[in-house]
Amino acid sequence: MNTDLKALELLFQRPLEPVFTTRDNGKTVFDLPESVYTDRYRNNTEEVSNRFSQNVETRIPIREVARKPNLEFASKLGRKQQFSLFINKHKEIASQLIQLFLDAPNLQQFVALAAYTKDRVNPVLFQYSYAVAIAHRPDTRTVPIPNISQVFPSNFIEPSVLQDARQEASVIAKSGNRTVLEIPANYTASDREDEQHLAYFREDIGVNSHHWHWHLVYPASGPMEIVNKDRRGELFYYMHHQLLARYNVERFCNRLKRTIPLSNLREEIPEGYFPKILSSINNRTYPARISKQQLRDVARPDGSIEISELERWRDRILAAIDQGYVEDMQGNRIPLDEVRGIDILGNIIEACNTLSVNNQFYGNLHNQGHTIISFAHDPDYRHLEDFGVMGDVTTAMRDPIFYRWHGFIDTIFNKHKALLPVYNDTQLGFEGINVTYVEARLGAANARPNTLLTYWQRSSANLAAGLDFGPVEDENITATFRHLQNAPYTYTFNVINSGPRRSGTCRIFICPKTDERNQPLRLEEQRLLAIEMDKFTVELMPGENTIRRESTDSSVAIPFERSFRAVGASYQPTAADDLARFRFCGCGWPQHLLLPKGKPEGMQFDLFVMISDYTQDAVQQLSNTPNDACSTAYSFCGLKDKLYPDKRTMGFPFDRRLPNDTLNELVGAFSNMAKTDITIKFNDRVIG
Ligand code: CUO
Repeated sequence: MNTDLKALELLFQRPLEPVFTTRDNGKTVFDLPESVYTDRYRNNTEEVSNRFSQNVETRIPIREVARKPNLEFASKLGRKQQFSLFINKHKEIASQLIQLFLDAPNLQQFVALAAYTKDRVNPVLFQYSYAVAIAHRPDTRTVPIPNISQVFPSNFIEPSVLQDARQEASVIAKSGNRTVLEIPANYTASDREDEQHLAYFREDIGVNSHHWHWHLVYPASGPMEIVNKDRRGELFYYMHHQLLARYNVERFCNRLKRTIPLSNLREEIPEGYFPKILSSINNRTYPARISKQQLRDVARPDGSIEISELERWRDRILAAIDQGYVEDMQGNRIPLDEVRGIDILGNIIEACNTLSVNNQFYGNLHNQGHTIISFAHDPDYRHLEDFGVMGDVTTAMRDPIFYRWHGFIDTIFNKHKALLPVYNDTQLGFEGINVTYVEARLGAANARPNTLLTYWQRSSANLAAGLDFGPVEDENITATFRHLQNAPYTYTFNVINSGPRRSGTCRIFICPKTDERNQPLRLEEQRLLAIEMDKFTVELMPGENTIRRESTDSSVAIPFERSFRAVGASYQPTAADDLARFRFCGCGWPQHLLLPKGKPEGMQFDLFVMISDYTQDAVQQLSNTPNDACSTAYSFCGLKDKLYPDKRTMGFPFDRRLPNDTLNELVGAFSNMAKTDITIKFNDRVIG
């Protein structure tokens, strides 16, 4: 393997250790030019390099960096300070660092620059900017970006487990003899707290690493060439809208009502959250938010933000939606139309400053909301506390307030969508296509159709790569944890095509039928809670067609191994395709949460299928590079270096109002749609 690529991969390991320590289970060390050593070690370079050279098998030479970068800009963020993508100052620093990495003229210089920079900037800032650069440089396409839960495990798991992991690894040498460590479930609160019923969802490792990865692939600031992705504002809306729909449906499964959008920032927040997890870089716990906390203006060394600013931006955005246009910096009116409106709003609201049409006027609503909430416990820095979990994309989804804040953001987008014309027959129909039968069935031969199963499963993750200063010889330090799982199933549809051979896009959703009190939901409510399950192109022959699709092929989810893939050379696939999967590929909803939990006695849903006219869906890709091997979660994550592969607005047909009052009437009115009742049964046992 090319040693430069290998070096890039190894720079992800042990993020807090100096660059001269061994990597790859003690097998590899970098041969560094003297200039790489920071002042702390400069006088002892020989000693430290000898010390870490014993027993190594491979030495990777690193070149001198051609032009030493001036890293002054990054020194505004201390090495032990928490890094947040929601704080403007931090975003700007990251953006400059990414630019520096992208500007390295070739692979060798990129390696030299990364090695030089690593110990001179904040480690989380480094890992983030470095990962963004690796994901976007054309010459680093094959370098795997490890899952964030393995680089910084403490952000994801109960801290005493990490302590045990270090102890176990240093006391018991052979991995085979070690106790398997168990990450407890439900460790953040007792069942006196209603919100705790959703902990399995909020604190899931796959959920949080997906969210981190999504923001890595779609950064809100940075060089234009990486920020300006096709329909990124719309995808910001849609991916988070789907997170909300899934969360709310999951709440119904647990007999809780929908989350209440946080539309009033001056009301106290009833939900407290005590994260327990440790910050990776300074070993402090993430600060908690007590129950009934009131939000206050933030005035800290890193920047100030007033609640009234957020309210002003909110009101301007809502006014623009009511008027149907936004105004750019020059005062030009840009219509919020059916096609581009949502994308324009997404970039304004998030706020993606690089792409917002007028960030001076519409501000920085979503990001600053995260910031104000994340500093609720210490808004003026009098207690020298860092931000809570809401300040960080790796941890934000753990906190119930995330869903209340994003619930509010989602209501703004939904207001815009509700003002657009109702979908008409031409948009919804597909002449001559009749879906006559739909079912979903578990794999077993005698399985009853339309009854699906969820249960608990225990799986393991390898924590070795993120255990800085732990023992070096072994890459197997495993912890197990419990998560929801669903039994794989198959969709089968019968479709009669009374026209010529043609293509269609098959769109599968499930919608809850009732709320937490078993009250039936109206179609207008169902459409906002519709969960996208899958989307794929089908060839329709004249006459009858039978279409089968496995639940594991879903266009929103990625398989378990990718959510929790291990880091280290021996885990690397060798086939080019599989290798390519490793990078961009961590983005995607975890397959084990594809289905909502359901209920022990069974919970009913509508399984909805629509086949739309492919000639209205198809996107002419600008480049003819083959599809990336990891395009399976494209509904949530798009395709790397390509246009979003579905021309319809995201969420179609449920993103806009529909011409009927009930789902039954809708499928009755359009032959290219069908639905069936399905039951999701939850088995409250740990299986496997
Ligand atoms: Cu993903 Cu608010 O955008 O966390």
